[in-house]
Amino acid sequence: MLVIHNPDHARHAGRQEMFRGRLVPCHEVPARLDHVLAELQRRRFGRLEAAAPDAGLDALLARIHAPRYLRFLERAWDDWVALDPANAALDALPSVWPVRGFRADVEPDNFAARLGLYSFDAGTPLMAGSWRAARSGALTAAQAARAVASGKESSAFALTRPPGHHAGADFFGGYCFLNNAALAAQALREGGAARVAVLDVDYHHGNGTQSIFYERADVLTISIHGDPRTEYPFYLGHADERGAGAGEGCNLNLPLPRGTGFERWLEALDAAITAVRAFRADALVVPLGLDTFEGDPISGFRLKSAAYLRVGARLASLALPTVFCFEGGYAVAEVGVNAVNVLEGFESA
Ligand code: 6XA
Ligand code: ZN
Repeated sequence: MLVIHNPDHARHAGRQEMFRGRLVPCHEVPARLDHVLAELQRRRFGRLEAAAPDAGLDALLARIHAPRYLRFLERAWDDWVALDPANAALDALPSVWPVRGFRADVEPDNFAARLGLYSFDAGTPLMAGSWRAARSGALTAAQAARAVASGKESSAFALTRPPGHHAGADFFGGYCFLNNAALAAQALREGGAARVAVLDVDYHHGNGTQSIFYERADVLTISIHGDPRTEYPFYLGHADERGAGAGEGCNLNLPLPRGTGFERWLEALDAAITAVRAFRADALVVPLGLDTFEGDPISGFRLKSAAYLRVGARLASLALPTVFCFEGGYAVAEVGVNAVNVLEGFESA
């Protein structure tokens, strides 16, 4: 399997996130990706390539994200430091948001207000290297998708961070800035796949991906996740969200209670696979979060490491050109084994 890696990922290394009234150390750390790389090398799995500059990236970004959001992200760090030079020593975190009844159409001049306009939580610190890292992560996903769309590769793994599935067309949150999986799906579409399915197996609902494709009939979005009544991101991810307009019927949410074990989770995966078949997808994107692991510090499912081999094998039963994009997973010491287990299970099936 081709593995494309984001060489700039470590430029994004947030220090603290807001959790229940206090700042705590970030869970989404560069070491996560390093553990996956180390495990790939230890098992001699995959052909590793670093993402290379690509003139087509900006056009692809503009198909998924709003121009004013991309402009905001690109300038965010300089604007943050311009607010107060002392900010250079701090990560930028929002603290005010335009909820119902406020205006989102007027972009405030005040940077702190803009930070809130384009985000939905205070858990996603933005720092000097975040834009470079996120952009190069998007490139990683796009290149993995293009290699698969061209027919050169039957599958690829985009080893990217920061993660992407919570990022919407014009907002960041949940450690995500650019939606890598959505960009991969769009790149597959533009590379000739008429119908693309995105099957998100991260513990958290892929709200960004859902919202980006909600009214489109050419991309089926499916997410298996902790029930949003109790689990982050809370405000989206219910079973009755089925898509809208032309995209009616093209979104499937499979929320499961906290504490769910592998057998029940696998039933949801089988339901998702049945839906991908019914959609007659030409290609598959898998936002691959490993925070369904029993030892994950911020999540609540109970999958064991060996289960991930079976997850990979089930996904392979679809026999579709497939792009995996690395998402969550915060049991740092085990995230490499769990990720490579999925890929190995997929390839050996
Ligand atoms: C709240 C938890 C964010 C979860 C991020 C994640 N700060 N998403 O893993 O998939
Ligand atoms: Zn997650």
